[in-house]
Amino acid sequence: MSNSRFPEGFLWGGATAANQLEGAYNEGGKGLSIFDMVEFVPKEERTKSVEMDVRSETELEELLNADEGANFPKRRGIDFYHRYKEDIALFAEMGFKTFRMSISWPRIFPNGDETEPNEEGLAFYDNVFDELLKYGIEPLVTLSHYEIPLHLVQKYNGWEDRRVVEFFTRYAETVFHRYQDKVKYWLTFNEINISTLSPYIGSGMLIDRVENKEQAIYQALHHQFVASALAVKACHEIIPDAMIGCMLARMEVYPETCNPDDVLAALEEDQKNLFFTDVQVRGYYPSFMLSYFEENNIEIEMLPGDEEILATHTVDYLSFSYYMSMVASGSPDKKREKGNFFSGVKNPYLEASDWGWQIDPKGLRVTLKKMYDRYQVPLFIVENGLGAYDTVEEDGSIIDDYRIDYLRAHIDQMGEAIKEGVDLIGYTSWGCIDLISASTSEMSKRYGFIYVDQDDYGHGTLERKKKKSFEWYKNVIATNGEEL
Ligand code: BGP
Repeated sequence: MSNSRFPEGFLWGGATAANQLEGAYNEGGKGLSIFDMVEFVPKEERTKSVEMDVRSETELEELLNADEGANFPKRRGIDFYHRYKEDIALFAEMGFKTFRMSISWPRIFPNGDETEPNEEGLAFYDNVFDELLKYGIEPLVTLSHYEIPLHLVQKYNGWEDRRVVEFFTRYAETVFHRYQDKVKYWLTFNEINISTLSPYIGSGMLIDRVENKEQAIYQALHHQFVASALAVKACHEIIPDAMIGCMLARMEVYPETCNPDDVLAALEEDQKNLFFTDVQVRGYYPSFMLSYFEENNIEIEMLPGDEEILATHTVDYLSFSYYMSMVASGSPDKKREKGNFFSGVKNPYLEASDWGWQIDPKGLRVTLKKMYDRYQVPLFIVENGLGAYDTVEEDGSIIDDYRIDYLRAHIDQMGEAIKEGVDLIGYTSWGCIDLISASTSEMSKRYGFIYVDQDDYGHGTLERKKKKSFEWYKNVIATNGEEL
């Protein structure tokens, strides 16, 4: 009998997203997506905090007219579009039970507001799902991983416009009908809490087009909440044996000290994120958010029936990404360290990755316990991993012990949380095959068990190579997490 702390049928696997993986931005009838407009800018030349954040109409115009020079974003991805068979065979060799991927909305509806889907796009995902199922790998599919057709940004300013709810619902229903026999695990929006930090990536909005930024952000978000709930409804109707969840960028927030001011600051920082799951799992806006809206004169326009939609169509499970934890301080002038999206005070007890993300395996256990206590629904870790520079040795090997150490420590804490009563159903480590970084557009920030020969400028053979972590993870899966 197995001594594993992980339940039988635990969904081990890896995670990706269309815009960071597929490439082929203009093939198969695909329309442009917001991420096709995100440039790679070398570190030394960066002037903005988050490069993925296209903010203005002018910036967008410039990017649309830019030539396909070294920094041009349209080559994003690692050509999974043409190499998916080879890649899936490698996932199968590692013993994946599940593979998280996203459907690119503009592959299915190139403009977003048309009524007929693009058959070539639909057929592509049929082929990918068939290939996965051939090896017994369950697809876990995100409907929108930082993606919305660019046309919807240009014409409607993205999610700010209520009509986008209808376009999204049509897209969701189309893919549910088409893949009802193939896909049983779904997610609505990736890291929905990024919307307040990056309105462009999170909600497809150009912020210079709106008068009141905060008002627009929360209005767009309300539309996304309603769209997500309607997708849950449609999924339940069309694929009754499927599970559909929400997805949060999750990190624990610690108080800097036991000074009650720090404790309160940490709690409030955390509420900013928990708000999203409160709406999607509990089905209503929490009172702390309603009073925040009132204090800041934010008035969310809701249609009759919206509240009922949110309350009735809550998610079946809660998924999240976890990379790091944060520290909050009650003193406003305290120096904040820069992460990519989130910033906070430095934690002297933790080491950070080369990108300043504070590595904290125990924080994952804390988060699992807290989220399960609060929501009492199954949890799924759909992203976790270490972004690192890898070196290819002369003999072609890649010895990524640092990655193994990171993953081992996190998986061990997951096991402890399960032992302590948390209902965790799966784990997909981020970027199981090297892909383009979301926040920096770098290729050299690598997460994979599989190395891809490509540099930050898109040069390379795209050849795939197994890293040392490949065999390690294969054994973790084979022993259901018993041997780490
Ligand atoms: C999450 C995103 C992913 C992913 C990951 C790692 O925020 O959902 O798309 O890329 O973080 O981040 P990065 O690529 O910036 O290292």
